[in-house]
Amino acid sequence: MTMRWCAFMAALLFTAMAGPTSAQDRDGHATPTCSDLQTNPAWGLAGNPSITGLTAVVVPASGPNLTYCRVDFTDVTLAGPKFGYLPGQTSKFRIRVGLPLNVNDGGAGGVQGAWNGNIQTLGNGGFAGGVSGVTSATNTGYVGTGTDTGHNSSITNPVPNPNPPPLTVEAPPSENGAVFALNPDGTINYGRIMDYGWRGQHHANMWGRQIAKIYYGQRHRMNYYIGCSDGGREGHEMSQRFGRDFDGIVAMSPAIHWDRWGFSGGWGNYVAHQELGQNGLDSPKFQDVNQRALAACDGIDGIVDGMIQETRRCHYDANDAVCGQPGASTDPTRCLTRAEAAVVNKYVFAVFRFEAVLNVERFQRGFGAVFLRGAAAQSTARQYSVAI
Ligand SMILES: [Ca+2]
Repeated sequence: MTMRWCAFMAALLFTAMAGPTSAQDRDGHATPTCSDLQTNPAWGLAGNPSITGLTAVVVPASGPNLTYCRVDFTDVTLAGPKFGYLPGQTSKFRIRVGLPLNVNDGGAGGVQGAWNGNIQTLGNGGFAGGVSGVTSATNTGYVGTGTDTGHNSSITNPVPNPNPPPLTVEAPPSENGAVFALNPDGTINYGRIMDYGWRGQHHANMWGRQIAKIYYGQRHRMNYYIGCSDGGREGHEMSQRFGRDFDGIVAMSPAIHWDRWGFSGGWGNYVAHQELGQNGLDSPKFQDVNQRALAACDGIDGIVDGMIQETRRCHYDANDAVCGQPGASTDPTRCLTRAEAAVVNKYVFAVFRFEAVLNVERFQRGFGAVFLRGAAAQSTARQYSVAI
């Protein structure tokens, strides 16, 4: 890690040593304007072989957002099989660094310009693939960093699947979802996975600290990370791998135990695909059976509050919702077939059995997510049909 950090610093600072040319800050350090970062190689970004697609522009204030300097580029620092990629591949972290205006650009009220002296690296959600916004940081005086973690969910990039699902359920091949993790021959690209896992956010934070030092002419005071869901997971990664880099980490609702959680997340769709030829239940049917489970078990915990807290004692059977059963819905769009009821029961109970073998995460009765039939479910099912 030290060697990588040194290489990163050397690549960035080599060109910066040529000597700045712009205004000075109040401590006498020469500092650039925002646009200088894009145009003048002396500041270490323009012409740097470690990055492509560099832009640095002052974004005017708009709505609730204050004006700030936005630096965007793609980090291609890592290359080849040494970093888990295919030969010829590089990292492609799209990175955004948002900087409250420095004194050269008219910023005021902070330790240098409008900057409060601190950094916030901002986490992603889901499978990432888009650059996190930074205005939540810049609006409060922080330098903010965002990244797509090394894959672009808007890219259409056909990935042949050696065991493809039927065309009727095939999601458009792209880098959306988890497909970024596959090579064209269906094997795993560990480099892209590590980028998503932790390298993307690590690089974003390194660039944020370094660009702040260049733009303001002084080192940051505090370095923070904040994220939720996948961003919470990334926060744990930052804590475990780079804890000494940070002064504070907010890791909310972390989507951790990804291998177990992810498996169970796709399990319902996988079962439905295998047994019904579709990727879940239609929404009215799932809502009906879910409400029946809730009605049967809500009160077991002693509080009728719309939640099943005592899931261990809930033994609801979805056959209760089969069309024609006493009390079942008479609406054919809401009541279940026997096969659909079996899938619902497998969705809950089979995961429990698998839990003992694969240690997958437990879904609790009454849990209603990721089982609806639709585009998102199809995408999920495809990913796990690949994984399984
Ligand atoms: Ca309850």
